[in-house]
Amino acid sequence: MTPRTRAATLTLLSLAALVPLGGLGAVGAGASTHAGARTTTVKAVETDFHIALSTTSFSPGRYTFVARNKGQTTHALEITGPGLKNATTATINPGQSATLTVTFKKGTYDVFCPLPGHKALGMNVNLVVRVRARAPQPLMGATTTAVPGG
Ligand SMILES: [Cu+2]
Repeated sequence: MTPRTRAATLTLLSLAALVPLGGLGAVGAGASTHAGARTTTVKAVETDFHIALSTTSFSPGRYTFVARNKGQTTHALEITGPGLKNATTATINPGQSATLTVTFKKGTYDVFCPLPGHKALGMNVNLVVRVRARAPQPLMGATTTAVPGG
């Protein structure tokens, strides 16, 4: 990587950092031309024995889960689903946090605590990743008048 391309990459990263994360659900509403280049942060608050996610609406893309243990015992966060393998944090002590970055595809994922028994006690969230409807984009060079019958 030449210094020049490196600088360009850094500039892009800086721009990405300036995009406000604000209102979950509003993410992706605007100029999200490169869905894969954007990482959405999701808070996962773990208690004894529950996992609360800061968002429940997911579309394909990259997500960083910030797992925070607000319980009295140790926990961890693991995610299974299409394309994921060994996506898990280390054990998280009470009061500590850990992050886990994953790439979601369309499909169903399971977010849970892998410590023995915790999943069965309720530390389990199923989430569905859906492809969001986009505004229709005209084909290159297509003209509406060429379509018979409208
Ligand atoms: Cu746990």
